[in-house]
Amino acid sequence: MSASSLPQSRLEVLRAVLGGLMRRYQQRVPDVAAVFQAMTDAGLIGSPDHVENDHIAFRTMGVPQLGIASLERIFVHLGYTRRDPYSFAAKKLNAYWYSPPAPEFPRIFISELRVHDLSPQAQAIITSYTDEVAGDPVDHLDLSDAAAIDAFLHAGLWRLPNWADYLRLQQESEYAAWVIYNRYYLNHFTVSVHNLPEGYDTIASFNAFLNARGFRLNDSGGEAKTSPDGLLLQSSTVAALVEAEFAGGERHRIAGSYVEFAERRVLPQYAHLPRHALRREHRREGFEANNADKIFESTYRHQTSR
Ligand code: OOG
Ligand code: NI
Repeated sequence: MSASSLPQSRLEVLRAVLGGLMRRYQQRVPDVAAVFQAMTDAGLIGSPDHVENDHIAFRTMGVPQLGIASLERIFVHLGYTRRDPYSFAAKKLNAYWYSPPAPEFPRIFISELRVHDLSPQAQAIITSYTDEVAGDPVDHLDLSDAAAIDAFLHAGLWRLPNWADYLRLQQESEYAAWVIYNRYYLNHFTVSVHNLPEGYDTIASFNAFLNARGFRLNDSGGEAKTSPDGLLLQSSTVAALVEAEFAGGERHRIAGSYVEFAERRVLPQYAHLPRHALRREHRREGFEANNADKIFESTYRHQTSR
């Protein structure tokens, strides 16, 4: 469906849902405001609304009533189109990316844990939580109501996990532990760097800018992750630890969310275009499995405890 054939109200709902996600995320992830402040201080942006958001990402539990198939329905209803699949064998994850109904909106990346590939014990822990969700919860959601979608994305889904279950899941899958606690909280948003002023418009130069200001970057596979065609370059901060309340009122510091940065280079067939004529469609689209594989590790202990 093209943007013009979508009733305007869906795009308004989408705008409100994305706004709610970003607001919660910004409150929870100190790096977001810190990145905006650093960019403003350096004169790279006039205000945080000038930041171009390349994409946002969610993580899900791949059980029949949840997972990608459930969560994607919200965004497909709001005008997104499912695009390429990705598979991460070692991490036991599947993912898709979704293109937005209009270029002003971010792409979306949704992944899911292949729960059935985990040990019987880990599966039993996960389903003891996810079984509290009786059917696909999106069936009962009014997708024309932004406030209802916002409440759903930030609601419990299942009971507060206990610390022992979190630790047991973490031994087997860092991703599983992250989702059992964080659920549909935004996993990251992504600052697009290629339209920033010269000297800051590549991942290499932007990483140098971040390092000079004390941001800690995920160094799994190197700080800059580069697609084989050389046209999609990505980096990310290491997720800060957040104080989290577990069952019984126990409190522990666990990985929250992180911030990503992306440079999409101009496709060879548009290399002749002057900078001011460049639009999103002239640049590398989609995602890259090998980049993503390393970016997932932004919430993994070997990065967060470095
Ligand atoms: C998603 C990691 C992959 C990308 O842009 O390739 C990714 C995650 O950590 O859940 O964001
Ligand atoms: Ni990403």
